[in-house]
Amino acid sequence: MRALIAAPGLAVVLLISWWAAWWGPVASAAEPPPAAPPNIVFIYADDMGWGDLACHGTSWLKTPNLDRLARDGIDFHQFNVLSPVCSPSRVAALTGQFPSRYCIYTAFGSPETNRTRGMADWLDPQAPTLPRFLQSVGYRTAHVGKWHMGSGDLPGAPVMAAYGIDESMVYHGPGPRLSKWQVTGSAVKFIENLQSKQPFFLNVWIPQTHLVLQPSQASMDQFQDLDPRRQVYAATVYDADHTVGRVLEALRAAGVEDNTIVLFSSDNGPAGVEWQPKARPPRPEDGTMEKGFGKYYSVGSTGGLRGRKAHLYEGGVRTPLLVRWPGKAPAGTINDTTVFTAVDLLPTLCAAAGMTVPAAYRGDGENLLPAWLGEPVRRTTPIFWHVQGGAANIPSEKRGNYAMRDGDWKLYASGDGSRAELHDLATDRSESKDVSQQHPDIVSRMKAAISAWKATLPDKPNPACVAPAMPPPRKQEPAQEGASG
Ligand SMILES: [Ca+2]
Repeated sequence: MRALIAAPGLAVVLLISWWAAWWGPVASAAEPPPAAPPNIVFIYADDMGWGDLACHGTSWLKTPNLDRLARDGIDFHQFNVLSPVCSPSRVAALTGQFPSRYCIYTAFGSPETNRTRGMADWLDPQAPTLPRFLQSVGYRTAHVGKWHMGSGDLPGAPVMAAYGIDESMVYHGPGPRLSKWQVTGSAVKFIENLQSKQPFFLNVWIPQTHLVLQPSQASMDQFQDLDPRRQVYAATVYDADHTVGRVLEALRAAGVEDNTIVLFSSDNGPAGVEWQPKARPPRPEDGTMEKGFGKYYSVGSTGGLRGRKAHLYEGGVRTPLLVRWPGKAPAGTINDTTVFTAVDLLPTLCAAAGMTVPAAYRGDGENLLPAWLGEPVRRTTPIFWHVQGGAANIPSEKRGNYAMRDGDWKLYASGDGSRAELHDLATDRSESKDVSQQHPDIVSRMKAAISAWKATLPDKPNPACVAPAMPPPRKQEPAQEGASG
């Protein structure tokens, strides 16, 4: 300022320069400068329940960073994923399509197991994907953390680039690997190393709340007053929350916080002991920090919803969705009316990025961007779920094979059509009362809609997504980490 006062002539020049730069040539004065496309960070937890956020009312859990994210953005209370287990849920989020369109019905297992379930061995690389769409309009795309959209390094399995991902560090997936302990650090490093103005899309798919639970000692110390099961789970959730805080802090430190959409969700509801026949109280040798804590400690909260992981009831498929978008998404908002689903993420994020999805794309979701901008929105199309195979110890009549949500009605139907169960989620959030007998017309209409939807699905996987038969292994391989989805 002193220099300008000492040199008024220079000040005039600078003022004119500033004026010209601000307003530009007269001919373009009516055209505002195009806004920079927002960066997108999608933090996706593994088996974290709707009620595992302290801000959702679970008093024995602490999630200060997620609570802050909710305060800084919109907390959608009616978000659904499209499967109660890992692989198909993630496929829906990535493609914006129901996972049964790719014959992905439950968590990927070995090729032999996939055959018994009528499944592919990996997500078809010809499938449309959110990162590929964003890549086409100039985004740099990256995936850090769990993938699990295939059965591993099988002959013919695609590489990450085939799905439109420029850079990756994953477990349960192809390409450069990391351990689950390295996920957060790898994501933070990606953000710290940002050097250009190129917009980026970053998946940070975090592991903590999937078995085996391995909380830090520091977090265990935070919850000494809880009973051992809750202590382990609360410490695990607290660790997951801490990683969210590290990612948010990295965005702030990198100076990109204000133009970055941050999403947080979970791929399915919390695991539970009731469907785990081997769950038992721990023996003295269990539960060390190194070995981790097993099924007995799966006491995550659905927040009062019925069912848990692997169930099509809301406790299995309703998970948190927090959306922070500074200056766009109204901070501190709870949206408990918009039914948002994982297949809506692709069209909504594409719209947020200012792009139009390709005309040939046939998604199952809706562009619900207005809901992120704080406007009341109701989806216009029903939601369908389909599971088969996996979690074999859950009777299908308990889990359901098909489900459909239309407005506030949710119908569960067995594959052969012999059983139907109807709930009104507007008046019965916990799905405590089957009202199918009172509403046979609605049951009939929704069963017909499920049948019509089933007719649009392939009956066998694309042969290009099935690994060639291999000789049987000489000995049993140990199960992959987190392979249950
Ligand atoms: Ca999962």
